[in-house]
Amino acid sequence: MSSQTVSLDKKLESLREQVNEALERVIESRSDCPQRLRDAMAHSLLAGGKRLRPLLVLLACEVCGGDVVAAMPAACALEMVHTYSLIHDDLPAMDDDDLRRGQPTCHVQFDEATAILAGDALLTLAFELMARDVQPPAVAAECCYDLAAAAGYCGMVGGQMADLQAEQLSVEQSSVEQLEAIHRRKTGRLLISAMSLGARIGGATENQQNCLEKYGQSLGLAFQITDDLLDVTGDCAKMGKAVGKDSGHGKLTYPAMIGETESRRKADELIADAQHSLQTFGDARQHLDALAQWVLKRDH
Ligand code: GRG
Repeated sequence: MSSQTVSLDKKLESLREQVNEALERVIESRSDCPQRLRDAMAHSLLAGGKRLRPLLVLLACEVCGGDVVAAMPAACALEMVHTYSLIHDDLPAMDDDDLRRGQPTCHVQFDEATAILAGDALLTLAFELMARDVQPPAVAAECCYDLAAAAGYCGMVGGQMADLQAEQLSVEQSSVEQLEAIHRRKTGRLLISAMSLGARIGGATENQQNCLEKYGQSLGLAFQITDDLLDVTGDCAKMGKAVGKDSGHGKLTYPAMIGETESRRKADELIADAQHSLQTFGDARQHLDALAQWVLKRDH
């Protein structure tokens, strides 16, 4: 194992712990929340997960010279929005999954109505937290706007709608451009938002902000391609969720559209693009650089 890998692992582990502790504190502090709702929120939010999005917020802030502590409320907010999307995506009306993050999904552990409300509560709590705790207030307002746009109808929710509609189409009736357009919204916009939240809080210049968003865009698409590949080749125990579902349901995926080899080549190319976008940061870019490599090689 290279010294760069060891240093990245340590860095990410330490940041991941800080994120987990911060998320626990947020949930614990909501003593006025109905107990069952709080349990359901905690069940999904504190179940683990790679914490990729909050790590990106923190590293983007740091690479601009900012302090990770200042970026923690935004990092937690983004993880809450992501977790809400997973809870709702797992519902019977959507993907109907029983396993998530190695545990029963929220509606299986509790019930459907509670899972819907836990998702709603996490989504709204995210904005409450960011509006109150990101400083100064003008940056908090920019961050709220940024995340709302990324998560909403023209971002993640719109991408999910397009994905549901595309389920009616066969692979022959669709194009790679169409698939890419879905994923740019469904998965990509939230990863770009991770970079721009961190950049805003870290006081990025316009050029730095653009470079980080470009990194997020390439990384987001590469992440989706590796997600599609792991659905074909991944291990359910490592992934903590069902595998083989997308291919089994004839869903539009990169391996189905362009094959596994070409999918891997495209992911390689996108990660190289992402790393190229970081050049302006000099040596400070090493953690984001290594995180991009991790996305390519990940097994969960
Ligand atoms: C229901 C509004 C709504 C949106 C759902 C993001 C999404 C849209 C659905 C998730 C389904 C999915 C498998 C998307 C592909 C990529 C993805 C977001 C995977 C899950 O994210 P990870 O791998 O999960 O970062 P962890 O658990 O590690 O946080």
